[in-house]
Order: sequence, then structure tokens, then C-alpha cells
Amino acid sequence: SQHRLLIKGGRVVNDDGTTFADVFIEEGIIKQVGLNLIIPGGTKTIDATDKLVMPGGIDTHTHLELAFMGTRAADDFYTGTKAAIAGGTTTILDFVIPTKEQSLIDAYNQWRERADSKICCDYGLHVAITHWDEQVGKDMEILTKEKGVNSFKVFMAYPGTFMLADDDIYQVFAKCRELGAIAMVHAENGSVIKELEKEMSKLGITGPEGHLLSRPEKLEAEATNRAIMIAEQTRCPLYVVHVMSKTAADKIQEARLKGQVVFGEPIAASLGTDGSQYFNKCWHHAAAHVMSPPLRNDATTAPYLMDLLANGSLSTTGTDHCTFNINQKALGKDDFRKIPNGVNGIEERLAVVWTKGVETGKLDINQFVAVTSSNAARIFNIYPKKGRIAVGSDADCLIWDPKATKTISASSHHQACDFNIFEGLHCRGLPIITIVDGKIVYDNGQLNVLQGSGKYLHTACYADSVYQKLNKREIIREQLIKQQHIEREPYTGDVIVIS
Ligand code: DUC
Ligand code: ZN
Ligand code: ZN
Ligand code: ZN
Repeated sequence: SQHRLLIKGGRVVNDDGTTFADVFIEEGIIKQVGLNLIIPGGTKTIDATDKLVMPGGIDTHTHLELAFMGTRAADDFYTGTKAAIAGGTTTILDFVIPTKEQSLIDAYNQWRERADSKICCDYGLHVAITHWDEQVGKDMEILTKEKGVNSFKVFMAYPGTFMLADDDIYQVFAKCRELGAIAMVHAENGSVIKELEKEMSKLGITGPEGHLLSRPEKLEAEATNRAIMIAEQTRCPLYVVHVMSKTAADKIQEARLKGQVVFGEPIAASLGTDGSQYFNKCWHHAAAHVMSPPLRNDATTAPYLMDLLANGSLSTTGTDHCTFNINQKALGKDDFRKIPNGVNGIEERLAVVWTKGVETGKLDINQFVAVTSSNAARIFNIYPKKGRIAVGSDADCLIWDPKATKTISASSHHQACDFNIFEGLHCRGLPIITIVDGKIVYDNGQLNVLQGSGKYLHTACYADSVYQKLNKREIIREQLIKQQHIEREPYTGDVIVIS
């Protein structure tokens, strides 16, 4: 029966070790892991000889059917998660982004409604804070206490729509700290970008290369550093989304070496391709790569980010999957500022990380599981329900063939979008079977998903773990400040007001 599965003869890979073991699944849960298991009759067996059995991927960063820049992302919760499953991802974390007029709760409900009817795998939600006032603080509390949200993102870019100034960012981070939530940031200096964009138009640069030229790497590194500083001042853990450059990654590494709780997320695009395409003579090729922060125009960034994943300075991999068809990108045909921002990745991420990380000898197979799944599960507090092959965990698993190969192409991908920024990339290491909720939903190229079958993950805030460390620091900091308090004779002379 479909309710019982035995995965036999494979190597079970978790982030902390590898064992030869069989895995027995019943009613969507892993019930036994080991050898010589006693299995009820009527169990379907999957032969995993010479294959790896791994926890399904967790994509920490998606924007399915997002209304953005005058249009809506081409992949919705159905096509997006179908593609995710074909690529070995079995959980996504999408971003609720309220409009200016919308309350956080309204926006959250809207996302739940959209996702629940279409989604094919389990999902969680981060919530973006696009303006700050006391009501927003109260809504953040409701979201954490009643709605299962434990992460909030601020934008340091997109002035006029999403961008927050430093004082508001401080308030959001302080609130996260109070609630035990994790603060997330899109780190780019939006105000300076706006000025550089104006300079591009003055110089007559209206094509996609202007997108790159108006968003220099320094602006990403500066904002990353500033977000880290504000997180430090508010004693809040910080998660930097879409790390796109070497110098931004360096800021995260430095802060971690000093003991600050900061996590960095490179994405499939920043690990698997580069920004040279912004100079492609073909407009739509260049436009397809437009995302923010941009891909960097050098061959050294991607391997550098992989090195930092390997040494633990960067923690997870997401995608920022937010696809637009060529005719949607064409909204910006005369002005790069109007090209909808977003790229592919939801389907390609695991193959890209394996090809660029494991095949190159930088990551071992346990690190591969860590950066594609387990670390995300731990950071967003869904571990070990997700991110682990173990008794009691959800049966979201992959049968991975390290020898399987394919060439990525828009002509064969499972996304709704008509372009793929990884076109032509030759990958080695692929999922051959994807199991979601104990069911085989992808088997050697064949998808068998059920629209609306995915469930929302209620995530809890942290009361301890990373926070214990922060609580200790908070006490030490307050003691240090108090020690510097000076007892003084009060001033008793005149006070003169000059008006
Ligand atoms: N960047 C993108 O490229 N797309 C969606 C939102 C974002 O910040
Ligand atoms: Zn972003
Ligand atoms: Zn072309
Ligand atoms: Zn994003």
C-alpha cells in the first residue's frame, strides 16, 4: 500500500553521519531505521542500492505568485512546489510581503489561502515588515503566538515600497529579540542605489547592465555590516538572505568569528551562475538575470561563497525563486528599473550545490545535507520533524543518485516560466525519487503530486538554544553599562536659555 514504504539497501545520510540502513515509513512518518527490520506485509519496497537516502531539501527563500513590480511571479504555489519536488526540495519557506495599506495579519491570511489550495509540499512562512508602528509590533506578537511564524524580514532596499530606515529596523529587531523570533534582512543600500540609478539614466544606460552598474558590491557589504551592527545593538540573532557577494559574506564571517549569532544564505543563483549575462547582447537573456542584489560579474564569487559554506561561515542555501516570463521582464524593455526582479532556482538548488560543492570536493555528503536541509530546519525551529532521517521525523526523503547527470534547460524544467538562468549547466548528482509525506511524488522523471496536499508548518519561537547565549550576553552588557554609571554632585548653578 502507498501508506507503507521500505527504502532498502541505501546509505542514510544526515548532517552528522552516514550509516547503511533501511528506512521504514508508515502514514507519513519514519517509523524504523536500521538493518533486519521487521516489516508488515503489503509494504512497497524501493531498492536504494548504491544510492543515498537523505532528508528532503528545505528552500529557505521563495516568492511564489508574488505580486511585484507591476506583475505577478509566474510560478504559483502549485507549479513552484511541483518543480521543487522534481529537484529534491520537500519544504519551502515563502515570504508574506504586505502591501503598504495591508495589515500583517491580512497579508498572512492571504498567503495561507493562496498556498493551502495549491501547495504540494509542507511550507512555512516568513513575514516581511514593510513599515513600522506600534500596531505592527502587536501583529508580530499575534503572528508568533497564534499563527506559527518565527521569522521576520526587513528590506534595506526598494525605497518607497519596502525599505525601512535604521530606526525602524532597530524597532523590528528589538521586537524579534523580545519575541524570540529570528530577524532576517535583504541587505543593500537602497538610497544610494536610487541615486546611482539616476546617474545611469543621465549616462543613457537603460539596458539590464544598468541594473548591475547601479548596485555595486560595496552597497551590499555596507548594508550587511549595518544590519549586523543593528542586530548586535538589539542583541537579536540575524539571518542575511541572498548573500550575493564575497565582501558581504566576509562581513558575516567576521561577525560569527566574534561570536555574534548571524547566519548567511547564498542562493542557487549566486552559487551556480554569475552576472556576466547582464552584458549579453540578447536583451531577454540579460533581463532574465535581473534580481536584487545582482549576480556579480566575476567568476570568483560563486566558488568563494561555496568555500564559506564549506567552512561554516555561511549556513544555508535558498533560491529567492521568483520567476517572470520573458514578456513580463519586458515591462522594463526601455528602462532596467522596471524589469521585474527575480530568477529561477527552486528546482535546481540541490543539483547546483552538489555539482559545485560535492563534485569539486569542497563539501562532504553530510555537509551537503546540512546546507540544503538540516541547518535550515534547526535555524527555523522545525528540526528534527524536518531535516533529518530518523524515527519520528516526517517522511520527506530523497533517493539520491550521485552518478546521475543532466543538463538544465527551460525546455525540460517543471516551472511555469519560459526561461532558465542555469540553461546548459551540466549537473552530476540528482534526486531520482522524492518522497513527500510518505508518498512517492517523483520517480525517475515522473511527477505524481497532489495539488493542495501540503501542510502549513506552525513554527515556534525560540525560548532557548541560540537565545540562551544571547540572554547571557544581555545580562553581561547591562552589568557593563551599569558599572559605567557615575555618581555626581548635581549641577546647582544657573541655567541660561538663549532663544
Ligand atoms: N529580490 C528579487 O530579486 N526578487 C524578489 C524580491 C527581492 O528582494
Ligand atoms: Zn530580497
Ligand atoms: Zn536570446
Ligand atoms: Zn527574496
